[in-house]
Amino acid sequence: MVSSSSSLTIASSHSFFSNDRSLPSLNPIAPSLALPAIRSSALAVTSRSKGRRCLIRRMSVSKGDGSETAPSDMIFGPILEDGVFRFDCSVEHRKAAFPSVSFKNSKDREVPIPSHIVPAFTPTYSLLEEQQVVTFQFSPGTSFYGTGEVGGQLERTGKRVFTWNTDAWGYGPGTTSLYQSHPWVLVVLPTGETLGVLADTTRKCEIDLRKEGVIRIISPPSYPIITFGPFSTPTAVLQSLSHAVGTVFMPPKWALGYHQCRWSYMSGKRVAEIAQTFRDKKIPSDVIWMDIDYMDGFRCFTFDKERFPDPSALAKHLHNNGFKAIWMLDPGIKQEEGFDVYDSGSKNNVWVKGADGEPFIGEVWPGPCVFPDYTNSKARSWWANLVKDFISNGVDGIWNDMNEPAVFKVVTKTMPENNIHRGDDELGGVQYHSHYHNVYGMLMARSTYEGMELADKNKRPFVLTRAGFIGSQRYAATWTGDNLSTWEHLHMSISMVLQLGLSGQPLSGPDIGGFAGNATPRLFGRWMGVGAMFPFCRGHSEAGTDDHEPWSFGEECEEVCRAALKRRYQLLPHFYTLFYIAHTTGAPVATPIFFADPKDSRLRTIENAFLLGSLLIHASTLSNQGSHELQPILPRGTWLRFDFEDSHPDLPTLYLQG
Ligand code: MIG
Repeated sequence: MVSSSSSLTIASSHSFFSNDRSLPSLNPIAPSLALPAIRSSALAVTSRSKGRRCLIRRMSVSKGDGSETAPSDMIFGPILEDGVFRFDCSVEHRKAAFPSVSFKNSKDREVPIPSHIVPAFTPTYSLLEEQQVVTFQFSPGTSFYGTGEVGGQLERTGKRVFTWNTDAWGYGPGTTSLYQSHPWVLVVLPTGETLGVLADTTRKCEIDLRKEGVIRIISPPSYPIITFGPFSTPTAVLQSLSHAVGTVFMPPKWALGYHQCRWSYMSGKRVAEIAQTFRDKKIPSDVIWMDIDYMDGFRCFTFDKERFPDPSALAKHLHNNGFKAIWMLDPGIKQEEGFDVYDSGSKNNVWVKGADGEPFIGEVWPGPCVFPDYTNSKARSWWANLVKDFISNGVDGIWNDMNEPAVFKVVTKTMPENNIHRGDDELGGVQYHSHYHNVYGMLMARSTYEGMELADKNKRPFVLTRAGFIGSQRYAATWTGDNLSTWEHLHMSISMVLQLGLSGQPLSGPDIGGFAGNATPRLFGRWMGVGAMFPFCRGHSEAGTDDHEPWSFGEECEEVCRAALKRRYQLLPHFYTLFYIAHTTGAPVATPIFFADPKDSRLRTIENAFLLGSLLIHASTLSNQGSHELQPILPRGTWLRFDFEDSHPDLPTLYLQG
């Protein structure tokens, strides 16, 4: 039988730096497993944890789809803490599962703990066309959330997603794969008790919620299912999840201010002008962003000599005006001899390889590119050191884009699934791209974060990543990619931010105003009104669109934006406190309003309101009505409306819990 440990052996027998071009004989496809004939509810496996004997119990469960071949013995055992269980299809499947990349300490998934609690919900398991199918059944009145970065409705019943990080320009409510992957469902039972279900696989995974009360998870074997709870509140489940996958990094306070971005501010001069306009117009802002055009011919770690002749002087100028500056770094490195980053990466043998064992070449912005293999610790530290040097230009934060990884001119929009990664043993060893695709972006963000730490261990790093995986909140914030300047996208942006929060990532926001297309003054003002209340607050717009700064839409809209951002800055201590709580406990920052009363079924599908702790934000996403014209549905209890003497039809209405 082939187990994950055999691929680990392969990985370690091939020195990362060797220039050996021969292919490792990897077997990345999980082995087909002969199932044991044992069918007993007796204790099947014992193992040792900290000197105590712990039990993994075998249980009998009913057959998934009733098919003849469906194996029906699942094993389960408590891990991590009381109320958390790991389920595997069999002892052999447990052994064959690849290491966890989502867990902060992957050993936590492997080590049983002593606990007398038994699971309240157990899945059934079957094999369907060589896929491992896991099914949970809940009673009617159960509500589903989570599934990470997804468009469409907040309550997920009726939806289906496929975890496969995808460059999804102009996505819509029905798009089934966006930039990030969170194989995770938050299940709110009719009683308000809440359970979390994690399918701990990096591979492409279908999460099918089309049938009421049913979760069907389909992915190649072997992967464990981890359940968290049921606990009495959804917050308790997210806290428990964070004990497994980590909490959000503590953002520097300035990162909670307003960020101004566009593709692209084309020169240092233009950047300084934008910064000055914020100050002249007294619109609060802390950060200006440099999109790809600051680079010399899209070469990462370089600056265009004419348009950005002195990045350190620009940084100093911005710092003197109270601004921070964030610069983009993509994974695609221009394949060009003489370009020092390319040369050093080739010398250090860090590139992802094609099936032929040669560095894979794919086209992105700079033309033909190679891609660092962030699954390997030596490649990550090579990258982190480049980041460290880059920071010395006065760089305050880094924006990782295109790290799905996106590749131009191919129908799949990414690299071939049979490319080869020389992953660390603890991540899963040498594997095809299909195994690591969904974690490539997270590992790039991790390496970038580590580079910022190397540069100055006393400064909190700030990284924004487009691609991610459950757990990437440990290293980076996220934004919801290339949305559209439409009312539908304004509406969807609320649920997307909330959904990411319910999937472990509390620090997210959309491109305020919409990325593609031109906003109208009304749409822009409304979006700034609600966007100013999102955990991550950044305006951005695509190349070729009209200006999208807060003052670009006439005087009234400018006034709305100023008022919206002043609200944010008045509430900044509150945001900062919520992030401290998120960082230390794993509680989300922005939540759906049912968090105030998980039993109240009226609240479970509300998409135009959310909570920031005890603050309730009620917005209108309808073009013809302001929030003051809508009758809000409020949780039971005392909720008092207030404002900062700034009410305007385009600003959301605010309530404080008694
Ligand atoms: O192919 O860097 O989502 O925010 O402005 C487009 C240019 C590449 C995609 C990002 C967007 C960014 C743009 N990038």
